[in-house]
Parts: sequence; C-alpha cells; structure tokens
Amino acid sequence: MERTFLAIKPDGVQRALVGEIIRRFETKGFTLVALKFMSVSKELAEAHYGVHRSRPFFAGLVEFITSGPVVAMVWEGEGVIAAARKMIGATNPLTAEPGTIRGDFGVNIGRNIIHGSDAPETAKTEVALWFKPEELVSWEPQIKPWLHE
Ligand code: D4T
Repeated sequence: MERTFLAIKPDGVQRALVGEIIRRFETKGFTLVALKFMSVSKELAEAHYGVHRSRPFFAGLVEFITSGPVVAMVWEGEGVIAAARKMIGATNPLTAEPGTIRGDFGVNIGRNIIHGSDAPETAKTEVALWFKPEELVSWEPQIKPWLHE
C-alpha cells in the first residue's frame, strides 16, 4: 500500500492548524501510520531540503523549518501521494486553489503550512529520513469496507 510523508511546518503549528489538517486526511479516508511532534535539527532540515541546496531561498528555508516544532506524519492509502499533494495545493498559497490547505489558510510561499512528498521515490526517502522502521504502525482500519468496494 502506498505511503507518503507529510509535515505540518512551524507556521501550521503556530497557527493552530494541526487538528484541522489531520482531520482533512483522516476524514478523506487515508490511514495514519506514524506521527510525531518534534523539533527539527539543522542536519535533518538540510537533508530533507537537499535538492534545494543551491537555491537562493535554501538558508531561509532551513532556518524556518528549524524555528519551531513540526508535526511529522506518515499516511497510507491508494494514491495517497498524489492525492495529498492535491489536498495541500500549489507551492504558493496565494495562488493555491480554494479548498486546498494552502489555498484556504495561507498567503506567502515562505509560509506554506505543510509539506508533502511529491513522488513515490521521494516518499520512500523522506519516510526513511524522518522515521525509524519501528515507528511505523501497520494496522487495519475497521472502516475499510465502507471506503473501498
Ligand atoms: P514542500 O517541499 O515544502 O512540500 O513544497 P513544494 O514541494 O510544494 O515546493 P518546493 O519543493 O518547490 O519548495 C520547497 C519549499 O521551499 C519554499 N520556497 C520555494 C520558498 O521559500 N521560495 C521559493 O521561491 C520556492 C520555489 C517553499 C516550499
């Protein structure tokens, strides 16, 4: 079953959006596999955003993601990687569609509330970067027959 890595960034936590964001993925019908409330080290931030190392916004991005607690999560479900990206919305909250998390709650690209893995390969890498294997909980939601034919 497909899994994705999601992280509510320090702005999402400070703005009291943790419950609202988790509610959206939970009620959509995806399954929570792992969750932790944590401070992000500079090393972890730099590894996570390694692909952006040469971009002008890299230092600010690392500073921001390490500036306060984040909620790191793994969610599971058929097509969850692409669906979560759709629910999160475009990178810039100002142009993200209404109905998406960024579209509903944000106005600035440097404060875009939540991260979601963008492809199966990055999802695998990010889940392994943020979580130990024993932190992932495999379980069978009893609601499953009501969500799937
Ligand atoms: P993340 O990775 O946080 O889910 O965001 P996206 O996948 O939607 O977008 P991204 O990787 O291109 O950008 C990563 C992160 O950098 C911030 N950012 C991005 C920024 O501050 N200024 C910029 O010009 C860009 C392109 C926002 C998200």
